[in-house]
Amino acid sequence: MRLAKWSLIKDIVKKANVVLEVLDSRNPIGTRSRKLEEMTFKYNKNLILVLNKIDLVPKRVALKWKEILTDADVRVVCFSALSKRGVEELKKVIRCSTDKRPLRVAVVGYPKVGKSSVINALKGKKSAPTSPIPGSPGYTRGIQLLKIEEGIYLLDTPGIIPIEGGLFESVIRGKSPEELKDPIPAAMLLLETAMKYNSKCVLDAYGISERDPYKVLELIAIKRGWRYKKGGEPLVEEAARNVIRDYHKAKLSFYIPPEEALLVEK
Ligand SMILES: Nc1nc2c(ncn2[C@@H]2O[C@H](COP(=O)(O)OP(=O)(O)O)[C@@H](O)[C@H]2O)c(=O)[nH]1
Ligand SMILES: [Mg+2]
Repeated sequence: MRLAKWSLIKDIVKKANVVLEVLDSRNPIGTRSRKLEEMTFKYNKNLILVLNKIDLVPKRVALKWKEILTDADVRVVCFSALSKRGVEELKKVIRCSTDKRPLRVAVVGYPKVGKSSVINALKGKKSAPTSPIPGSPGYTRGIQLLKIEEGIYLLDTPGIIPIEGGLFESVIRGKSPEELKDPIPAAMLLLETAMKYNSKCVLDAYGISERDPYKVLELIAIKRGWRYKKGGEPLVEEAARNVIRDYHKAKLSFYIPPEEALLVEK
């Protein structure tokens, strides 16, 4: 995984006029970065929150989040890079966010929220990467620009926000599952959280009705035949890495309800 650094984020924000902060609709508050937002306002850039992955939550939940997150300085667009929902609306909101032209748009967010997917959805099939000539509209040194329509360019490099704060998201997104030395505590926390919000999710994903997170991992390893060569004990680490991947792939299905976030915020 590429190293996330605040200095890079600052660079990207400064080069853009509009910043798209991509959030995972399953946990928008947990994937939101106040520090990024403060930086965006400090440099006088427009902020748009992209509630990505709305295909993974009920419509009511997506709309509630939109209502909660919208305020005077912040526009919110419900989006799914997977089912291509919200593409036209997002383009419209970008277009109307400022009169500045050329308009440069940066895509920023935590790992795995769908930044690359949002970039692909916005650029569509037709537009190829462009390297504008220095001095031409939209030219930015050192960064590839993609023209998404007349006068509007997308910075081709997503800004990966360094993980800080929230324990849950930092264990799930801070490192790729392969890089985690001990993935078991992270996977146990994930399973606990998942079962709290969707009591059926482990049964649906793995056909396992056990509720103790460690035992769930053991049973997954046994089911898949993952065992230590020596001694034959279940290879719980492998199960743990898979559970984390399954959250990113949404095989393990749950979301944080907006009502709960409101209680925490207020
Ligand atoms: N269900 C669903 N999955 C998505 C969506 N957008 C991205 N993903 C998945 O989320 C994972 C991370 O996406 P990616 O674009 O690589 O995220 P990035 O790390 O922020 O660039 C991938 O497995 C994507 O297929 C979406 O709108 N819906
Ligand atoms: Mg990416």
